Amino acid sequence: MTAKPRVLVTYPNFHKSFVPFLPFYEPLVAILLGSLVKDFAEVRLFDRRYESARAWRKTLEQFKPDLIAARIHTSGEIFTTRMMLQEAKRICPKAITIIGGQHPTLLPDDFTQPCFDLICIGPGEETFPEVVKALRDNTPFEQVKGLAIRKGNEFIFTQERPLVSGTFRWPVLDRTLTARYRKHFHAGITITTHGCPHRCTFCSLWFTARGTYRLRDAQDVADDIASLPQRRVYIADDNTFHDHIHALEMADALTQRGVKKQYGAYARTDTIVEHPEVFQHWKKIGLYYLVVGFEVVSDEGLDGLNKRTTLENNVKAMEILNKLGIDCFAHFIIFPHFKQKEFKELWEFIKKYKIAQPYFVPLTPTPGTILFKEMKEKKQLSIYNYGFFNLEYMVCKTALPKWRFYVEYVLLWLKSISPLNYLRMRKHMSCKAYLWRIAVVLRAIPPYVMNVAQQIIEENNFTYDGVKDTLPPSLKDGYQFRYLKNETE
Ligand code: B12
Ligand code: SF4
Repeated sequence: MTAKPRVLVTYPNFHKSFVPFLPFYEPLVAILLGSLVKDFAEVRLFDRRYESARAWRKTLEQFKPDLIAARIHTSGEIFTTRMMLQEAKRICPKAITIIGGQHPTLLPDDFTQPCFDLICIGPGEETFPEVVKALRDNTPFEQVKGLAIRKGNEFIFTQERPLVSGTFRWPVLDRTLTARYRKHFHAGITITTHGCPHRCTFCSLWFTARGTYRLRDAQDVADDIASLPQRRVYIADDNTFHDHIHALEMADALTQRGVKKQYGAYARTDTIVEHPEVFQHWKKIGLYYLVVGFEVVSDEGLDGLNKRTTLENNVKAMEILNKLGIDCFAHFIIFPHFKQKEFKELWEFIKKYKIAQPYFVPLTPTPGTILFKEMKEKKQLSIYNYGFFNLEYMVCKTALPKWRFYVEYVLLWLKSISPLNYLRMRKHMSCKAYLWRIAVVLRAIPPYVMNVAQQIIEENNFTYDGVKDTLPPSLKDGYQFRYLKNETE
């Protein structure tokens, strides 16, 4: 092998059924992977979201990578990644490919095609550099922990990569890797923690993090944010403020460096109620919106989801955020059992508590999780196409006919952008935020309705026997799910 292996890190394009409710962000994991190995490899980053298939071929021909690393963000990307890597194998047959992310970690068997050589199971911070070094030094990949290695049509698994709670650091992220895409990025992105100490039944995140909760060193976070070229920063971890001491340390570290930026992040309602001072402090340094999981509108519902918070907390958190002037993107789960009554109850709740910016997420059993296994075994999945498993579609059988369900669902979004609703909520939502919301919703609805129509046609024509030979293994009957330590506890 050459002294410096050539490593091509890619962020694949989205599955066609993905409808962007969100602006595009820089490919964080791809930047991390490139930064981890840039001292001993020649790294190039290719973001297929902004490039054509032709540009992909050209890059392969010119760069001639020894290793191609692809990040799979959602389950839909298993198809787009496969197309990219098949092409890569055709043009660079000697190149080794490696993939990682939630779906490959939980369901590696879905990647038995010859274009996938290695899978990083779980975190990549140690595994990825070890793979690149093994390639450079010509030592066996079998010695690297946390890998699945394809042998024929099967994978063999190396020793499990341990994952424990505690503090972690990242290398300095080399954002020159994405310099040519910068104009597309609406905001910078980083993470300050990983995993979550809670165990909500619908959530895949604690599951993938194998029950751990890790805090990124506060100085490390501040250095990273300070180095971001963008003024707006999206803090993308799942439970940033749970450890309120860590949250305050990060705020102090940012203040000491004189960093002046605007932040969006996630928080739980109980954290907001128990530690309003943390949010007051963060508001001062630029926190302007929070994504908050309200989920349901009753205590029984919250208990049923093991959410470990109360409706009272949800309401109080809303009041605190309204008082602090922090926009609250309150997320509600839309369940398959919803009929008109439940849709109406949800809307009444939103009106009563002046929730200006609600978001509605169809319950999605994330492939590979316990919820997914249960729903699949109880034959409650309505569609066997992972392209729809991206939290935008209802992929389970519904109490209402599917089209009726979607009418109610889209109506919720439309009600939330009606001028009447704005008048009701105007104390808690700026005109700018309202106009932005209208633009996002109206832009998303036409492609969404088209995709929903396609979903309904696909569901109506579905017979298991008709498609079983084309399904990824994890969607086939009788698939044996593999669980790692702590994943189910
Ligand atoms: C940040 C984030 C985003 C950002 C993406 C920014 C970006 N471009 O990177 C935004 C807001 C844009 C986003 C959008 C969406 N997201 Co998102 N997102 C996340 C989030 C919160 C964190 C992901 C992250 O970057 N973590 C930090 C990295 C360092 O950790 P990591 O992902 O665990 O990766 C580690 C390992 O897996 C491994 N690894 C990962 N990839 C690779 C590749 C290789 C080669 C190797 C060696 C290792 C490796 O190494 C990493 C470091 O240890 C996760 C939830 C979560 N906690 O995982 C959801 C999550 C990944 N998103 C999800 C979804 C559904 C979406 C959307 C479809 C939502 C929507 N309806 O619009 C869109 C689609 C985006 C898309 N297709 O790109 C789901 C995916 C579920 C699934 N299995 O399909 C998740 C799990 C959230 C959830 N609630 O379930 N998202
Ligand atoms: S608190 Fe949030 S991140 Fe943690 S398990 Fe519940 S839904 Fe998932």
